[in-house]
Amino acid sequence: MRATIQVAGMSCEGCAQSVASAVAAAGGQAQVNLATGQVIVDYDSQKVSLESITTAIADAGYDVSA
Ligand SMILES: [Cu+2]
Repeated sequence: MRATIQVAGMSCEGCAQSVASAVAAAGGQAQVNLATGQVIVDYDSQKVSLESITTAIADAGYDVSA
């Protein structure tokens, strides 16, 4: 599954890395576009829910909107 989510609060490459590792820890893979705040997430919907990925991003300190 691939989903595009909008993440607010990323201001530098370090933030992008934090979001990417939060997604990785939740079992997905993220491509972060720092300029637009768009994060493309690839994940196996049999194993991980999108909700758990967005929760992981929120727990890392960023605001997720659908
Ligand atoms: Cu930053």
